Amino acid sequence: MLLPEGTHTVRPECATAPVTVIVPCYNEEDGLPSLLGRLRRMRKTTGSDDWHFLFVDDGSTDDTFGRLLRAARDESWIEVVRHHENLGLGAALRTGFAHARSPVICTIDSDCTYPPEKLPELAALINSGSEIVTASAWHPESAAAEGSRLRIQLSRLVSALYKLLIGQDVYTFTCLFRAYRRETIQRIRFRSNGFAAVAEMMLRGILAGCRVAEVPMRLESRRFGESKLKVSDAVIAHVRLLVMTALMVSARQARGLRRVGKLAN
Ligand SMILES: Nc1nc2c(ncn2[C@@H]2O[C@H](COP(=O)(O)OP(=O)(O)OP(=O)(O)O)[C@@H](O)[C@H]2O)c(=O)[nH]1
Ligand SMILES: [Mg+2]
Repeated sequence: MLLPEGTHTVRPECATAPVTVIVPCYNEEDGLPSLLGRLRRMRKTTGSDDWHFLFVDDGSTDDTFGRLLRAARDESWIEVVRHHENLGLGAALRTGFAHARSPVICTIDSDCTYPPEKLPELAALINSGSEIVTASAWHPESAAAEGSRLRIQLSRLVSALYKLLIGQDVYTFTCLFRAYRRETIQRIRFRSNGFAAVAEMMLRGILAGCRVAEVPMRLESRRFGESKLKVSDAVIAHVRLLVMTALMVSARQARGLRRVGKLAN
C-alpha cells in the first residue's frame, strides 16, 4: 500500500505482535501522559504485554509528535508514524493499516472516551470468529452516554439511519474503538479521509458480508484537550455517505432481482 507523501516512520515493525492497536492523534499532547499510563497498566494486567501500539500523528502542531518520539525511544511496544501535514482521520487510519501486520488490528481514540482496558475483550471476540467488533454506545444495553446532547442526538440519528438502510441489527456505526481481522481490513477499501471513514468501514464491511459483533459500552466525555470533530463537516460527510450507502444497497437489490429473474427463466 502506498503511503501519503511526507510520511515519517519510527520503528514501524508491527509484524511480530499478535495485536496491533492503531492510535490516531491530532494535537493530543495534553492527554498523552494519561493515555500512555493507562496503556502501560493495561499491558501488565490483561495479558496484552506482547501487543504493539502504532500511533499515527497527523501533522500535529503541538508537542504530540515530540512526546510520542520520547516514549517510543524508551519503550519498544510504542511505534510512531507521522504525516507532515494534517490529512484527516481516515487518511491516518489508512496509514496505520498499511503498517500493521498483526492478525488482529484494533483502532482506538487517543482521548480514552472508551476505556482502553476493554480492548482485550474486543480482540477475544475476533479470535472467536467475528471479523469486525465495535464498541457500541447506541446499543440498547449501553449505559447513557456522557457529552453534548446535540452531538449525542446527531450521532444516534446517523447510526439509526445507517441501520435502517443496511437492514441489519448493528446499532453503532461511528465508534472508532474497534477490532478487525487483518484480512477484513485488506478487503475493505474506504475512501473518506475524515471522520466519516469510521462509518464507511463498517458499512462496507457489512455489505461485504462480514460477521460483526457489538460490545455495549458507555461513551465517556473527553477529559483532556479539545474535540477535533466539526459538527457541520461531519453532517455533510454523513449525508454523502448515506446517499452512497443507499446507492450501494439498491445496486445490490437490483443484482439480486436480476439473479432471481434468471433462475425463474
Ligand atoms: N490522525 C488524526 N487523528 C485525528 C484527527 N482528528 C481527530 N483525530 C483523532 O481521532 C480521535 C477522535 O477524535 P475526537 O476529537 O476525540 O472526536 P470525537 O471523539 O468525535 O469527539 P470528542 O471525544 O467529543 O472530542 C482522537 O484520537 C483524535 O486525536 C485527524 O485529523 N488525524
Ligand atoms: Mg473523542
